[in-house]
Amino acid sequence: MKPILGYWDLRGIVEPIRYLFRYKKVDFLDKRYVHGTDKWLKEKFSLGLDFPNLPYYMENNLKLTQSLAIIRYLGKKHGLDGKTDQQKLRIFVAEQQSRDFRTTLRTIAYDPHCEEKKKDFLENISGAFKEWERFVGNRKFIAGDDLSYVDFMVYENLDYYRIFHASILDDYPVLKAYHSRVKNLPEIQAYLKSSEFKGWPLFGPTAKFGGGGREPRHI
Ligand SMILES: N[C@@H](CCC(=O)N[C@@H](CS)C(=O)NCC(=O)O)C(=O)O
Repeated sequence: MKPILGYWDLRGIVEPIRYLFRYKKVDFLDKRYVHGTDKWLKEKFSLGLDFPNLPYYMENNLKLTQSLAIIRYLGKKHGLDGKTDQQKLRIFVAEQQSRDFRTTLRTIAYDPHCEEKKKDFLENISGAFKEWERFVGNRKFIAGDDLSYVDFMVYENLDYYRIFHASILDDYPVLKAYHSRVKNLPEIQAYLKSSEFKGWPLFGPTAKFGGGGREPRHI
């Protein structure tokens, strides 16, 4: 049986796991539940998950939830979890920081006053971008020369911010180059250009930004 990755029919917290699979050319079932239908609720408690939730991952007898547990497991399984203790430590830090960075954008994305607050938000977020810029520095990837699972998380965040504000990366040349480097990995390019990739929506349907509607032209 193919491994199954279950999630909503959107990018959300699962897209970095999809990138990992596509990068490693893993044959998996990208099981997508459509918001507004009861398909997920009907299945939720009958899948044998310890903590029923989306995303979930199933492979033979293994059944996992929690997106970070899933991506860590797959990162290790596919040799994308750092080669040295120092690389692993950078990955751990970036993983948690990346989750926080995502939460910051998610908070404004779901704010009913998202549009009014956008200008101040963009001014205040520059500190975080500078920190990421310094953290990446002259490295090729987050851990150093070697790609790891956390690159898919960091790339995804930068891409969300870019969709939120098209020119946001222009002030951060290191991050802009890093974003392009991950995006231009041949396997990722192939996925992004395929019909399997759905670039929109980013968040659930109640989000004021990224939750649906017409996708921005610069996506
Ligand atoms: N900490 C969990 C969060 C899981 C979560 O909040 N899932 C949301 C989508 S991002 C959901 O709609 N879950 C389905 C449910 O609660 O039934 C993770 O990282 O996997």
